[in-house]
Amino acid sequence: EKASIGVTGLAVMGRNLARNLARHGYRVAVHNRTPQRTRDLVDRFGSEGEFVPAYSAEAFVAALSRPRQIVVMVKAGAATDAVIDEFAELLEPGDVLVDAGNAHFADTRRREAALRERGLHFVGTGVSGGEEGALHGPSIMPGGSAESYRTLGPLLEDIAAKVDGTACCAHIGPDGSGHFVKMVHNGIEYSDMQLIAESFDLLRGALGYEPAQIAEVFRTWNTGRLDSYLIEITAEVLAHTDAETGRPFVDVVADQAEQKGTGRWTVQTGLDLGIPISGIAEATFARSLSGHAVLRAAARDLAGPPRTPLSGSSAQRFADDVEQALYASKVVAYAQGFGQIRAASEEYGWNIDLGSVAAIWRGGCIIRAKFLDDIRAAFAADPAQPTLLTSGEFRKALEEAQDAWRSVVSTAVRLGIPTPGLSTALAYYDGVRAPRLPAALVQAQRDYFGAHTYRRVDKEGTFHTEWAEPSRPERRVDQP
Ligand code: NBP
Repeated sequence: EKASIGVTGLAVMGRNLARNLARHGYRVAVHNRTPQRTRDLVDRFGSEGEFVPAYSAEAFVAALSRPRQIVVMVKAGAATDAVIDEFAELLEPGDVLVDAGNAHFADTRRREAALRERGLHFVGTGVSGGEEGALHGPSIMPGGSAESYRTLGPLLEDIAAKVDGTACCAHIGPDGSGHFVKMVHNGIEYSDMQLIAESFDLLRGALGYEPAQIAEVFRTWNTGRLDSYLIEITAEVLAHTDAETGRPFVDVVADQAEQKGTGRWTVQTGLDLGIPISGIAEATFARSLSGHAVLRAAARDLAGPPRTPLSGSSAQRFADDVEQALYASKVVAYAQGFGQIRAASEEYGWNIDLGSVAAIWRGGCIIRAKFLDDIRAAFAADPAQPTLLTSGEFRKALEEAQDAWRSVVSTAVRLGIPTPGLSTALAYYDGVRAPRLPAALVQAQRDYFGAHTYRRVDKEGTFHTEWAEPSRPERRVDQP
């Protein structure tokens, strides 16, 4: 009997996906460049389901029923290209090659186009949830052709996380759309993590709370509208004591955040599309700032304000104010991320359903949260709305939060506690709602030094002022 699907690349992610498939009753062919990993999987987990170990690419392909469906779970980049090249030679028209690694969507577009020429379906698929998610139910974001989803979809939906009985997996759209959405998911994850970290820093810096106390605050928040996986694990981390030193664990971890690149990709793509994803950008830059040891050592003795903790009624209110600032900033970060997905969908003709993206992020993935159901509902009610910020419940929450949000950001500024995420989110909120922006002055400056022209508020046309002439005459330049 042939296997209904195959997984190649059996490091932690691939192995767990293969086990998840087998546990759901699928006969799974398994293959890895280094055969030991394949042997190891079958030895340790063979009893969980039906595995068909294959020790060569040819044997692997021969073990699969048609159309063949192969999930590639190897290191992104050159390794993925090598594996694709190898299998493209062995597969036949109609077969489906799934890249479930963290590929850049532009690579996925290139690979999809090349394989389509050969009659193969290439499905770039985002998978989130880490190794636990891969085993117990990840959030899955498959791109590629609608035709490939007809055979592959039911299987992926089976192994995905479920929320209210609905699978956290849906066809995103053609070619690189799945990997694009996964990339933005990770960008939002950066932003969410940064905002939570800043909230921790504020509670500590402004109130003098210990990490264990802050863990309690977060646990309370986690019972309300901030209910999310990231708040939950943050509370766990903050409550943890280092066994060796007896100190709060968070205090013995080096304060240099690393990154594997998806945040950077999101920011680069945001710049290319011209979409202001400032929350994700600040979160990415905050990680890179933390890593600049030489810079930080040199700047360490720069003057700052005294850090006198808050007292009295403002101290009593502060934790609640931070909750509001965090929530409002989170709404901004998600609004920006969804704006970026919409822009890409228009640019590449992907026709992405934003409500469906929010729905499949409700479970399985790192940013899973109660909040995402509200986003799903907002897009379901009005798919064309220009921004989440103005949609019913979010508008109300932001308007209610804005006083607390401003107060938290001013406290941070006054005490010298860096809050790039919370501050940029508030600046975005004030920027988009401003009736007039100083962009008018920027346009005038551009016209002055570069004759870049401008439009006027009171009449049609494009104009240029002759700044070098004493009388500064204005000319309309868009007509012969
Ligand atoms: P790694 O990213 O560490 O990749 C290891 C796998 O790639 C091994 O199976 C290895 O085979 C294979 N491989 C390499 Br490296 N070069 C190869 C080549 N030239 N030809 C064939 N195979 C090659 O594994 P991972 O952490 O399981 O992640 C897999 C993918 O999933 C990555 O793209 C990752 O970004 C993505 N992802 C990871 C997570 C996570 O939480 N870890 C979450 C979401 C997505 P070998 O055994 O022969 O060396």
